[in-house]
Amino acid sequence: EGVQPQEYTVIKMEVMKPFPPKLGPLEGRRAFLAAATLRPETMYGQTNAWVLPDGKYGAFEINETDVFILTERAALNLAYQNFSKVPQKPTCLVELTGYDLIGLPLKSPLAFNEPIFALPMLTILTDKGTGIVTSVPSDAPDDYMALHDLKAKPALRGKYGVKDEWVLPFEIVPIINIPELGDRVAERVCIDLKIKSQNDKEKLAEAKKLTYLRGFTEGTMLVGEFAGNKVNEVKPLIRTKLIETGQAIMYSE
Ligand code: A2H
Repeated sequence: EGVQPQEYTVIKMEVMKPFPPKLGPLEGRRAFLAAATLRPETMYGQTNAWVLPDGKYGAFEINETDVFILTERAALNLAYQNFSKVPQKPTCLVELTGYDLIGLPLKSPLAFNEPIFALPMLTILTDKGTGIVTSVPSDAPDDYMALHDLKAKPALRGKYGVKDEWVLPFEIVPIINIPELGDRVAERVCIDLKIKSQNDKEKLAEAKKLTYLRGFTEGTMLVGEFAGNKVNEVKPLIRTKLIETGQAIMYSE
């Protein structure tokens, strides 16, 4: 982790009802997978959520009605940022693992796809963000490769109990255009750099460098209420709107 605090937007991906038995203790509440992102303007292109299968998560009371599913570490940080029913003290209604979350149908802010599903990603860090990541395979090389792995490898789906219909129907949604790189920049750089899988860490770091800055400085929105505008201009507007409409919160660590 850097010395500077990182400021994330936490996206509230609502778990659709009825809840599975494991989420029984959450009956009567609104439950959300809480995904930390640096790119709120890309939420139109969501195809799924990512969880770490062996990761430890909990369902924490944020207020009278809302429950966030995330790591205990993030729940503690949030409790000190005024997001906890009991001030400065996270209260966990049920302990969960990533396996419990795989396959949950979700309704996520701005996403064209609904529902989208929680799927396994093996490279999620539990000491960063919330341990939940929202997947935008058009613009995030990690997301593109992890989705590609699941689509290409039936055995990988089998290993984690992932049903075909949670993965195969979901195509890349073009949402941002970057000059010379096009509107599926993550796929483009993963192919150019010959990245083989989500575990190809060095090349994925390179791919992220190539796309991240250029998406921000040169990208143009193709969809949504700010279509035609530059990413760096609309990013704060989209973020503010998500927060003001109760679909996201600010979170720093
Ligand atoms: B970003 P930084 Cl479209 N483990 O969101 C692994 N990755 C995590 C994570 C965790 N615990 N928590 C968040 N992330 C991802 C969107 C996105 C992101 C796009 C393009 C690039 C991008 C959709 N996924 O990130 O280390 C989240 O993915 C490239 C850096 O704190 C989050 O933003 O800088 C980003 O990594 C935060 O990474």
